[in-house]
Amino acid sequence: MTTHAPPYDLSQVRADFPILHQEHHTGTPLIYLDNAASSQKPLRVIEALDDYYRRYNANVHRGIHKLSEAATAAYEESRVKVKRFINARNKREIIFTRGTTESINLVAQTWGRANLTSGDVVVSTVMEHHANIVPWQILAAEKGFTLRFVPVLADGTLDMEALRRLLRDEPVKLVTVMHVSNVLGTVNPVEMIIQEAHQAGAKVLIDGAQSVPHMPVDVQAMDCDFFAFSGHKMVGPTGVGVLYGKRELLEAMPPWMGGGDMIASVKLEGSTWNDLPYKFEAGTPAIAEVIGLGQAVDYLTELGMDNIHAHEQAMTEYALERLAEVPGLTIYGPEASQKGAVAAFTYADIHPHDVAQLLDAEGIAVRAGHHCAMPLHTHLKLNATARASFYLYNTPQEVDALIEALLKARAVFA
Ligand code: C6P
Repeated sequence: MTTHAPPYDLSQVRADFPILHQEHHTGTPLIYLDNAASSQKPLRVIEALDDYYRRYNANVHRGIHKLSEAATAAYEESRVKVKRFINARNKREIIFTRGTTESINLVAQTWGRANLTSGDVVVSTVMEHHANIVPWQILAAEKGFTLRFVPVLADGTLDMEALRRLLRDEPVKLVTVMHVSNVLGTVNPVEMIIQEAHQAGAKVLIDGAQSVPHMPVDVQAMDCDFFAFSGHKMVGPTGVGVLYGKRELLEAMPPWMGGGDMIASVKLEGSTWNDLPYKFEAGTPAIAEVIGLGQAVDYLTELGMDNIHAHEQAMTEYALERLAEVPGLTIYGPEASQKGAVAAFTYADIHPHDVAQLLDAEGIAVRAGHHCAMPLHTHLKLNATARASFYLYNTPQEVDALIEALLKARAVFA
């Protein structure tokens, strides 16, 4: 890290995020290392929401008055921005949801409900977030298909041989896997997984909640069938997320929620559905948040996803190096070269919640708990970990402050 020059002006970038300049109760600026839970927002995203409510607040796709036309234009412009950002073929393949969780549930309740039956197998992994386990458990209980989970190896990577055996020996219809682990940081080899799953005749859903904010993603190059992510982890607002799906799959899928905007015609005897993507966007959407997400995409694009990724990789390398100097600290997950900007750890016999509280007292925000990945923690034989996660605005000095605070915490418990 000492030799690494950030690929953009870090102090300029930090100036864009008002929240980073408030003083914590220590009297020092907040050190925010809980980015895997939710990222902070640059001023232009905050202002986009404010601007919508001040100047052109109206419903979309409904009115023919000026405000509604302006709101619809801004809402649909965000769809085009997201389409370009992940390189989808067509803007109709971009469905706005409330977040990754809703995107995955949408696939389960539409594609899954229509295509999965008893005798079928859905493959997920032990490292998944609950959002990519529970929707499949709920559906499996109803439909009678079997869920299998690819184990995690000692180095924090997926057991690819176990996945290959499942694809070879069992009637796998869907592989649903996270791109980057929110605990281990493992960057899974999704291109390889997708290729091998397709060869076995299975569809693939990628949970991109922890990848899209941090690295360039090209859904066409990846060739995934579905890809889910959340706005709030990528400097955008809460309450908005995206489901990308290949057009032919989305066309064939029945709708999930019924209501306004998703219909072509409604008669008391029955209804017909609107075209994509509206078939899956029932009711008034999160208009301001979608518009804010468009600004978030612009912000990330202008900084450059390659630059963001390079900065985070250098940060991760430095953080792992420094954390390794702390006596009694154990880091989980692979080495920096195979890892996103996440460091989950345990610290001697100090409970992770106490670690987080002691760090908070020093003005450092980290998360502690199971991070919605209880099966992974069971596999690690842990109830909880503390987790520091980095983003485009974090600095090596903040890592140094983390190390110092950890050493101080140890003294409290000595
Ligand atoms: N992980 C974390 O602290 P939502 O809540 O729908 O925006 O995202 C859910 C989700 C799905 N998949 C992965 C890999 C995730 O990391 C998350 C959210 C947060 O790790 C909150 S639990």
